[in-house]
Amino acid sequence: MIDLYTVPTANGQKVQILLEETGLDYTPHLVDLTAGVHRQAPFLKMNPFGRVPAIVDRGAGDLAVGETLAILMYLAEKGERFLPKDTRGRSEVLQWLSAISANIGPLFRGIFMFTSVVPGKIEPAIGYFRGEAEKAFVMLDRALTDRTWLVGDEYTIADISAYPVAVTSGKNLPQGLTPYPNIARWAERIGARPAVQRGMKLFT
Ligand SMILES: N[C@@H](CCC(=O)N[C@@H](CS)C(=O)NCC(=O)O)C(=O)O
Repeated sequence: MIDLYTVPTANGQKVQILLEETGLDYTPHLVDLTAGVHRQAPFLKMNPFGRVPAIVDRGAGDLAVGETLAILMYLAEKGERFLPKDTRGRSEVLQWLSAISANIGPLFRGIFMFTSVVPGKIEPAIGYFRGEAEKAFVMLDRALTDRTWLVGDEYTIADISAYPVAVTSGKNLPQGLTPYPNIARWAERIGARPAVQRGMKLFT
């Protein structure tokens, strides 16, 4: 059994979807960010940077895994699904996971921080992060031209990682997905999957 510590944000939703897709046995726990649970010692044992989501695999000697990218890799390997076996496919999936976690995701954190956390509404900072996020969506939209999935001919953890960023984080862009028809079509296809629907609705 796997304990999942999550919040229903894009990062949490990625892991929630993958757990539903793989059918691995798991128990979800909602982390109370407002109470600072993620900054306390028990949580820091799972992720020393105090970031959600995290998992503990009870069947693997209480193995804790933090950081979304690492969790997606762990669960895809454990479930033996959604990660290509060939070198090229695997490398392409890893490239997408890195781009989404290290490049695109933090742009939306920037938007959130400067619209909702940092006092004073610093408009140039908000404009910068929105502009960079829009540029990233243009690139994602281009990558999805004439493609069903991000990598090869199969639905992988690259798609699972990008989907909540598109549909949840994307709501923070002034025009949502309207300027990105390829992302919108691809997101509709993913959103029709029952496991995705179950993963997305957890704790909402
Ligand atoms: N690098 C981390 C980032 C995760 C992250 O930013 N989590 C947010 C929720 S989506 C969080 O823990 N926020 C609380 C905080 O930063 O204090 C990952 O990829 O898992």
